[in-house]
Amino acid sequence: MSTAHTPATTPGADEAPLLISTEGAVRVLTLNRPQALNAFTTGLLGQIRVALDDAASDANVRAVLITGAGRAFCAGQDLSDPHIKPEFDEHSGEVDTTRKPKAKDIGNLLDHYYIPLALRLRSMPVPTICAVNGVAAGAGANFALGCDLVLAGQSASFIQAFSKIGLVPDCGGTWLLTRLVGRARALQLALLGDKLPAEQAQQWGLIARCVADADLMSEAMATAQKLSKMPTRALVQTRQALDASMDLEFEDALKLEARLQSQLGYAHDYLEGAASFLSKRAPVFKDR
Ligand code: LHQ
Repeated sequence: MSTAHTPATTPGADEAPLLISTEGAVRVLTLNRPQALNAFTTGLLGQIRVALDDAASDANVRAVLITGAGRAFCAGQDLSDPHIKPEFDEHSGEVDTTRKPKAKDIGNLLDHYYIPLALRLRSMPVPTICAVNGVAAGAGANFALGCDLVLAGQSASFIQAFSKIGLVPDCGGTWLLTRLVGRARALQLALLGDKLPAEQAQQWGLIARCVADADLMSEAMATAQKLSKMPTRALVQTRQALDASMDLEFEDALKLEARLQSQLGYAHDYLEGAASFLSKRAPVFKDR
């Protein structure tokens, strides 16, 4: 059953830049500024964060699926947003070098919008799935890569567009890229800013799966539904343990696993999982 939700905050100039719906225990967030390839405005960034908070605090939600409306997933930061738009001559397109253009602190925008969003996504108490339906550029690519499972349509692509406009990868890109594809490929993507087609992104291990465009939403929803019926707390602690392991010695990773199993071993879902297996019935998981 699908139920529509009103956006968590009042839309600004854009009409409903974020669509929110629910299918079973899966909360679906759809970036909805197709005329600008779903580029992030501060309004949209704020709405995504509130919607993620809302999903996190709703005990009925057991997975979050994120996608984009139209032909793109997200073109990254909306470069025309007044918060960051540089001053230049609108006729010639030139930066006026005869006077010092007023600088805008892009780091400020990151502090207030991107960092809280990336942290919110990474600490969701339920699994997150991204269905990349077209180009994912700049912060749009790294927002997608911050999800637990990334599926992309065959015509989708990933672009670390930052270097082309004189910036470094943000929204977690420096951390994510090196871990996902290693230093050599991370540098190739980040320095050149070239388009990486979805199929190659899967071959490189940047994303989990590339599927036919026509199958993207059904595959992503099936994956989200499957995860929503699994032991949520164990899934989320698996994400945390895998992330933590990158900075741990082998023995410390073993000890972390033991600590997590200690806690999970007393929880409902382990008892249910083991009991249902032994009594040959389907499990019903509840913990979050
Ligand atoms: C856009 C955008 C866009 C506005 C397409 N903004 N309108 C940066 C700065 C500050 C703070 C924080 O963090 C960041 C992080 C970042 O995300 S930096 C990277 C920002 N993104 C980019 O540099 C990507 C810019 N876009 C592109 O390179 C292309 O649009 C791609 C390769 C994504 C798609 O190319 P096409 O398929 O050829 O589409 P298009 O370029 O024709 O775009 C379609 C429309 O969308 C167009 O508007 P129009 O009115 O002419 O139809 C674009 O202006 C608009 N659009 N990206 N980021």
